[in-house]
Amino acid sequence: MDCLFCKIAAGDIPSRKIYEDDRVVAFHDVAPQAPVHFLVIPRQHISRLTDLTEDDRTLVGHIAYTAQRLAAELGCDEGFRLVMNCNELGGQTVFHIHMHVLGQRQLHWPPG
Ligand code: DGP
Repeated sequence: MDCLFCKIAAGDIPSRKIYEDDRVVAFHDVAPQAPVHFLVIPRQHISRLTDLTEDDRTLVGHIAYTAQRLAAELGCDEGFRLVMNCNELGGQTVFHIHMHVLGQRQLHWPPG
């Protein structure tokens, strides 16, 4: 499958990896929007949030759990933001689901 994030997960394309286990991989975003900005992705290819099935619920929980644990490890104790963009209107550009973790600056609401 010609998927950028599948290739990053497999190590075929280099990335600055932070963490990996049998289900997820976390790596720094190539275009950081905050002093801390990394992505947590499943190893399994899922193109968009709207493709999730009931069987994926535990996986999504593991992505969120991993995201907050790594945020704490990277010094985001005072706060951080988790974002998952879905489809073109939601701002998704890479069609392999991923959770953004942004921290170490004041974040504003609403987002752009
Ligand atoms: P989204 O717009 O939500 O689909 O976010 C995709 C993110 O992926 C975006 O913040 C930039 C990041 N990104 C795109 N290509 C690469 C890459 O080759 N390496 C890394 N580390 N991040 C990438």
